[in-house]
Amino acid sequence: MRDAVTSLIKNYDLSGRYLDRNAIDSLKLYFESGAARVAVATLISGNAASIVRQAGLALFEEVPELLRPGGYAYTTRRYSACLRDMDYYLRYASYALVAADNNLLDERVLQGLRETYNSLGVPIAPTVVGIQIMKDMVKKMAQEAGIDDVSFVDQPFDHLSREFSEVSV
Ligand SMILES: CCC1=C(C)/C(=C/C2=NC(=C\c3[nH]c(/C=C4\NC(=O)[C@H](C)[C@H]4CC)c(C)c3CCC(=O)O)/C(CCC(=O)O)=C2C)NC1=O
Repeated sequence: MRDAVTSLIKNYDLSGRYLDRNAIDSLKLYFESGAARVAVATLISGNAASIVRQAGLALFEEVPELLRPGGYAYTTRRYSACLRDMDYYLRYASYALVAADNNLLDERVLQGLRETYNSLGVPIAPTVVGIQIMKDMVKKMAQEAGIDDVSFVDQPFDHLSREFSEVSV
């Protein structure tokens, strides 16, 4: 598991270099965005249950066949498994936001995930829709909380979506 700082140091250490101008610039960017990253992670932590619930409702409104017999959120068990998965994506996205690095998503969430969904027959495309709905909700909350540039919020959600579905978002 890596964050922006350990990733950078690892690269420089591999080639035995001191931190150069590029390294310093990217470290500066990281530290400058630090307060906003922590603020967004705090918003997520404090509102996780409601984000997941509302994003679930929006997803089932957009893809209503999931809830119908034969759909993958039909039955209480599957419905809760789906919302539990959404909660995983949100929680790990909040970690990746603080780390400013998506490596932990690869290691903790994405490894073997596509195979798991495929073997259970759970459709990936609507799951990605759910991840994108959560992204938009978090960005809106961050804007309302007065964070000017919320573009960094895209990174973990888009990484999950892209790697999970192997299509570009
Ligand atoms: C922390 C990393 C992590 C992830 C990501 C994870 C995902 C995960 N989701 C699963 C199931 C599932 N996931 C869903 C998800 C959905 N159903 C829908 O209609 C939607 C498309 C979607 C929600 C957005 C469903 C329905 C199941 C149960 C499938 C079944 O057992 O029939 C399973 C199979 C085992 C189980 O049911 O617990 C795993 C491993 N587990 C982990 O440990």
